[in-house]
Amino acid sequence: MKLVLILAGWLFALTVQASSIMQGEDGYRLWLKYDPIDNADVQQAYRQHAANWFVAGNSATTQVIKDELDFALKGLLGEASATDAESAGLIVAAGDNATVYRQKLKIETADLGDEGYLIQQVRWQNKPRLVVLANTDVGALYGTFHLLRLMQTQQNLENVALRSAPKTQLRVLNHWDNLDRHVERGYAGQSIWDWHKLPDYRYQRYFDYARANASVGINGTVLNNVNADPLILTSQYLDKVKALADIFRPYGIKVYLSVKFSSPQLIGGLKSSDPLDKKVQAWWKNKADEIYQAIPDFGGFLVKANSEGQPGPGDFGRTHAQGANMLAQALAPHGGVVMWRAFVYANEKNEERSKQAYSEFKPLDGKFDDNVLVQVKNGPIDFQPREPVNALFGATPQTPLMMEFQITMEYLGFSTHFVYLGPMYEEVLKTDTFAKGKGSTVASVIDGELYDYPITGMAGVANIGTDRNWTGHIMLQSNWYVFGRMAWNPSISSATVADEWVRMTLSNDNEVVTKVKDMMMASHEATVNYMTPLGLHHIMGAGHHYGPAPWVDSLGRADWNSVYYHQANSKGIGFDRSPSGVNAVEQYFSPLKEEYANPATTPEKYLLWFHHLPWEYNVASSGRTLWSEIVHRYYQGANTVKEMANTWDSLEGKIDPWQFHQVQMAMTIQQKEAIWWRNACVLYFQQFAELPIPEGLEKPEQSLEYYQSLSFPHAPGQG
Ligand code: GCV
Repeated sequence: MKLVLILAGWLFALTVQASSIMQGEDGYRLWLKYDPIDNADVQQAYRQHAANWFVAGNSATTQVIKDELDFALKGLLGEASATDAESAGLIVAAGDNATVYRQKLKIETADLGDEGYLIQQVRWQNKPRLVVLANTDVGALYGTFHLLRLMQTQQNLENVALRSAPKTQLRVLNHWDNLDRHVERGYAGQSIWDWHKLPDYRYQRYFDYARANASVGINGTVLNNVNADPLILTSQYLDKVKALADIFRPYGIKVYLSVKFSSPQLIGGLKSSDPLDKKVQAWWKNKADEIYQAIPDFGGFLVKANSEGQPGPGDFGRTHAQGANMLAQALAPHGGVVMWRAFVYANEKNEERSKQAYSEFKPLDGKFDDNVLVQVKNGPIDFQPREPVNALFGATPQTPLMMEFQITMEYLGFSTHFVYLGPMYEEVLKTDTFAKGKGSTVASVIDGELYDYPITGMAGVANIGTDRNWTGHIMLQSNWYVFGRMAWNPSISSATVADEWVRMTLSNDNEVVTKVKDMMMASHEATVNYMTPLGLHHIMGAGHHYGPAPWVDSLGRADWNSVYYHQANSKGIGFDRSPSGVNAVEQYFSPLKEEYANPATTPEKYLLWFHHLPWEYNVASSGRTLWSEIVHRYYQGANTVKEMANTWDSLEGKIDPWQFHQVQMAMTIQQKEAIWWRNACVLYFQQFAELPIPEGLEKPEQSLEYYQSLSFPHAPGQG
């Protein structure tokens, strides 16, 4: 028997990795692979349109378009070349270069704004042509990438006529990258910014990063961690920042910096950083002038102030608005903006953590300068696997709120768990805040529709690093991708985005598309179930946030401990944020506040977020007791991961072997860790419930003491 097992193991190892040399797709090319179109008819049809192409103009951006088309069309079609406007089947033109087409074809582009485009099949000089028209070269670049996406996903281009313009203005990645290249909450290697070698050494990766961002409409990047190093504002580092800004400019990407509020003291030699001190104001003004001298299109500042030990205006008895406005006034003459974070909470406030952002910022509505946005995390605590939306959304008619999503997987299993975040982003964006009655969705707040915000934006905390595949896990590239697509259009469906991403990144084969898309769409719910079902939250390992640790109870602040969040005891479990508890529900608009106040009307996914309920509470959707439902969800989550892994295995041979193998290895880890989460949490909560694991469910193989004894001092990404 033992011999059979050894042989089987050996054979398994052989099939998984048949050779010591693995050739194939390592993931570097992301979704911009441009492999030959594998359907001869489709390829032939595209050749007629795009084998000869013409891009009007000679700007740095039109050069980028030409390079991309040359590379992409040769890849997709086998042969393709640039030609003149008369002979071209595909014409890309913007601004004045597009006037002739606009006029003769009677096409209006005014509504496309500075970044929009149209793609249309037209007759021009008696020949059918495909045109990509825009008002600016950057708009034409976005249109070009859209056209390439249509081709990569093998869409029918006959009679195509589409127009697209972004619904938000600032679509920015936030890199939590330190100057020593450590990435806070980064799980894909080091920072891609090699500060030591900048400004002279310009990696190809910088250009490919810009291409990838532009392909999904991302138009800004905050290069450094919000826990900012003041050195970033020294001339030594600004030279390096300028080098990156110069690389990104042709791709429509502006550079922003996170700044430390106490920089005037730390690097400016001043005695204070008080925003009302004239010397401090002058220091920031001079600093802004210096930056714009080098980088005329610099985007602005991102600020984490008076939060988790960071300095801020509160240190001088000033408000967030006073702090933000001082910076805004330094940037305003140059057209820059301030993105001021609302992620603030402090023990001393004596107010429950989830309520603090609202309490602090709601009274400041209308007090910020015109070039300030308040950047709000999607949930009121901190990027948990699932949270209700932050009550601030909709609550500030006079202050533009900007969404902050996390793309990196701090609380979602780092870079070994396959979790497509599209459904989570969609759930948040579609949530109705009822701020101005029914239909006041978070998306309509963010895109400015609800209150006519003069500036709008969405930020995503990047999951990018030096790993060859950029994100540590090929499937997690989809989260960078979906962030960009949803920032462009907060109403797009996550399923649509998943479909196009799979086709571009993995395969156009129907079986692959259907199966992988299904896995993606199920993945977030599965992870919520095996980590924090029914509204549980913040029960992960202390500090690094890796793995389950609902038992954490000894950290310096109450609201850093798991036990504070789940409140499990012999009577029940959950955080009472209803009127009988801390009354966080009062911050929401009606009817949400009434709905969330009552367990019977609270969506089950938020049940234990808002309520402390007895173990025998009846969960309506299943009829099970709360204890039984919690346990079932943990098991269901782990089972879904197992099913996902089986589905993935069934695709062997249909996906590039190296892509296949990479994901398969990660799924092995995810399966183990889902069971680890399940077992540790069920055993831990069982101590309080004093009830058995329901019949038919396998028993955890280890004891609670075993799970509690595990420690991970070197887990990656720590702050
Ligand atoms: C950059 C959480 C993370 C911190 C992060 C912070 C923030 O607390 O654990 O690493 O700091 O959020 O968003 O500022």
